[in-house]
Amino acid sequence: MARAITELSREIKRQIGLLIDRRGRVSAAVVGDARSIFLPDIVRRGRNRLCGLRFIHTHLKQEPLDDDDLTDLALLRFDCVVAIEATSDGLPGTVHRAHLMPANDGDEPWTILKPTKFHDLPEDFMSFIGALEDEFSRQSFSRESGDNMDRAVVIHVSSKPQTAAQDSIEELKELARSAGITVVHEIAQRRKPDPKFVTGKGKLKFAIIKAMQLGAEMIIFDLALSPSQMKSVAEFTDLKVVDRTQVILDIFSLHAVTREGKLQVELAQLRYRQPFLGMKSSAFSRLTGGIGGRGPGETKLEVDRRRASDRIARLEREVNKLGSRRELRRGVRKRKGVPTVAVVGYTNAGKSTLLNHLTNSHVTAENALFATLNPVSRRIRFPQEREVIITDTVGFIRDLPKELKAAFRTTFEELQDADILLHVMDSSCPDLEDKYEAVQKLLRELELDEKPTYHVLNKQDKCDRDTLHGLTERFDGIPLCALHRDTFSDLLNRMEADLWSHDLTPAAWEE
Ligand SMILES: Nc1nc2c(ncn2[C@@H]2O[C@H](COP(=O)(O)OP(=O)(O)OP(=O)(O)O)[C@@H](O)[C@H]2O)c(=O)[nH]1
Ligand SMILES: [Mg+2]
Repeated sequence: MARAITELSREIKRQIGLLIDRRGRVSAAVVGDARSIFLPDIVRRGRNRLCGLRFIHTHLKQEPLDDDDLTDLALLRFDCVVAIEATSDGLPGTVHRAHLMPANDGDEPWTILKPTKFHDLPEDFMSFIGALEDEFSRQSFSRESGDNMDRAVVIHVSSKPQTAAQDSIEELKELARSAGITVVHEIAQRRKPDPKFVTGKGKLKFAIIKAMQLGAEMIIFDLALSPSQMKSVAEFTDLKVVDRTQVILDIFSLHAVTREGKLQVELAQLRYRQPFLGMKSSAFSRLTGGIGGRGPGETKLEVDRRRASDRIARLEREVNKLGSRRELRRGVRKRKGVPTVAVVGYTNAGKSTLLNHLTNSHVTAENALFATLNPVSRRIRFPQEREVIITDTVGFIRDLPKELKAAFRTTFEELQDADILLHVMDSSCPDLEDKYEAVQKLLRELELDEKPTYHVLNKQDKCDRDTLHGLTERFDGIPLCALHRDTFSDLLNRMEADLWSHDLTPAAWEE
């Protein structure tokens, strides 16, 4: 058969390829051009196992397996890929072979064997493939007994400068961690995102191969993908395709505990998924399944488009109802003349920790992004029977997904009534300025940028003295450590002075 294809290849000046199953039967034949061969979508892409087919094709020049041969090997999970050189008289010449290797952390997932003369090829393919399969199954066994976090390869595509790109990747890794995902590899490409595949196609292939090699089951894009990008990429690979918005939605759904929070998250998820519901695609079920099929309402989400719109409308009504109920409660407080202070700031800045230590309470505070979703109010008592209501709320993040912004509208509205905002910043954070800007931007959108605002420079214990001094000047800031009450006196004095001796309208504040 080798001789038949080398002869024919020479004659028509095109590469010829055969896909052969383990019983030696030809399951497909493909004709390429003089230098390459394109495999149509006839092979199901596998993920862990080998696909059970060898890909054997001719090369018209004397050359080894090229990049395309090797990416096909990795993406289609062939048993092995073989190139037979067709000599000038049409006979089978040197043979090049490569096969996959079980995941290791090295650079390439394949092994290229030494070129052999056609007649020196070993004959017992079955024992070779049996041994390889054994190695693969041993490996997947050891992986299963290891951690059970989801693994992901991250792709960042933007024309941002390198440090900004790196900050963004670091943040995505933190987000992933908060969603229970381990990032095993990251890829950055500096370019304008491609309208179809986001990255270049070559980079995407590379990412997929990397993911398979490192046992990752998903690719996370560090940006919000359009539905059509999502579809193109998902049709290109069997890996789960996730974007930044989905990761954030997933964290919200893991952290939603109150009824209101759960409704808001479900609303955001439905809004996010709505554009996909009209798409017919084999990738569809994976796209709409969420990251791990976790969180509230996963089954409820499997509804068709019309029912989705109905449900969105209903959720909106319920969220609004809960919002107005809280508004009533706030109204009562207001009439009693109790001033309120709202804590805002980037996620993980230490807002909840500050609230806890200011008020001796125990709301959730942890080193995870979006630990807090819904407002929590507590009292601080000052001398002379004075008291303040202090409210902690959901953290901000740059490019907060629009679906969440909409779903959390009533939560943000709570901030409107505050007499003072405490903008908590993590002074030890290297990209503090960017995060400050992101918070400011959101405050402007919420028309809160005119409110009297204190800039709390938290985590002073992790910040060196000169930097802290600079920041204090720059922001007219109040440095403290939210973990230690004895660092709060500046903040408390300022609050007391402002709340009971000033008229807190913005104009008066200026003076
Ligand atoms: N070293 C140090 N760590 C702090 C300080 N304040 C908070 N932390 C830690 O920072 C992490 C985040 O604190 P949280 O209070 O949950 O932050 P948050 O702003 O409420 O975060 P989200 O609700 O997720 O938006 C926790 O691990 C805290 O222990 C501080 O002053 N110094
Ligand atoms: Mg919090």
